[in-house]
Amino acid sequence: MAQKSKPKSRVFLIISIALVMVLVILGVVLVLALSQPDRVVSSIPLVLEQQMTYEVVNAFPHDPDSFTQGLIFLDGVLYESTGLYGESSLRMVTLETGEVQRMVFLPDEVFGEGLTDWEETLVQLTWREGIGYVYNRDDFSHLTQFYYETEGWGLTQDGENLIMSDGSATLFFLDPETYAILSTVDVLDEDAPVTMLNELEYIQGEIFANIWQTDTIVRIDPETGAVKGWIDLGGLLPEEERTYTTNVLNGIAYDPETDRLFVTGKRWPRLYEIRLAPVE
Ligand SMILES: [Ca+2]
Repeated sequence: MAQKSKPKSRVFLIISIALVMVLVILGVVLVLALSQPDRVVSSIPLVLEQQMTYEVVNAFPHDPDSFTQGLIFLDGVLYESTGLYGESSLRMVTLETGEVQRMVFLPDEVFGEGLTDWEETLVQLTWREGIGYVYNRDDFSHLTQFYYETEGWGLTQDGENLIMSDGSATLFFLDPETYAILSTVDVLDEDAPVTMLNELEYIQGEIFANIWQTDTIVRIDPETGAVKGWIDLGGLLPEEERTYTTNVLNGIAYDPETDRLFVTGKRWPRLYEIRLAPVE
């Protein structure tokens, strides 16, 4: 009789083990589900509404004398182009401290504007001088320069072309080797041209552009020029941080390696890491 009960107890044991395993798995799933709110949230949500706002993730020091016209983040550091006649510069800046690690000044008679990287070079525009400067990224030595007919405002790149704004509603796509204009696209919100496109940043297949003299960033489809949405950065720099020299929001940098989005302004004492958020 005792032998007959053996298979029964084995079945019971197997069922017990299976039940324990199911409970353990459920427990793990529950713990993971409960820990969701602490999970790192992307700076650029997968789904972007037409109107977005922001959350501040970090605030870093920024040189309040820096009249920011171009901003990128590359290999752990910021590169910044600053404007104004007699003050324009190209800088390599430590994110966390705002300290300038390397800087070259432009000639007094040119006004620095947009900035982007291309392979081992940095490319910097000028406002009304029609000169684009190309530097060695490692030591800021001047490699070459090129010329264009329009004003120079913002600059970015999509891995194939340099993309430039000139203060109008038009974006110019430049050959990164010859700097020739290959094509243009007009930025339209429905049918309305969006002018004053300033500092640019190519982010996940879209172009983000500061609109000059506003707290607004516009998201653009590079293929068609169609506006995909707006980001309201109103209130980002608190009133108590502003002085009579504080100028407008300008400067967008995205680090795809760490998924961090940075913004600042002309002569702002702060540079912010932000996360895009839906409007409440
Ligand atoms: Ca930029």
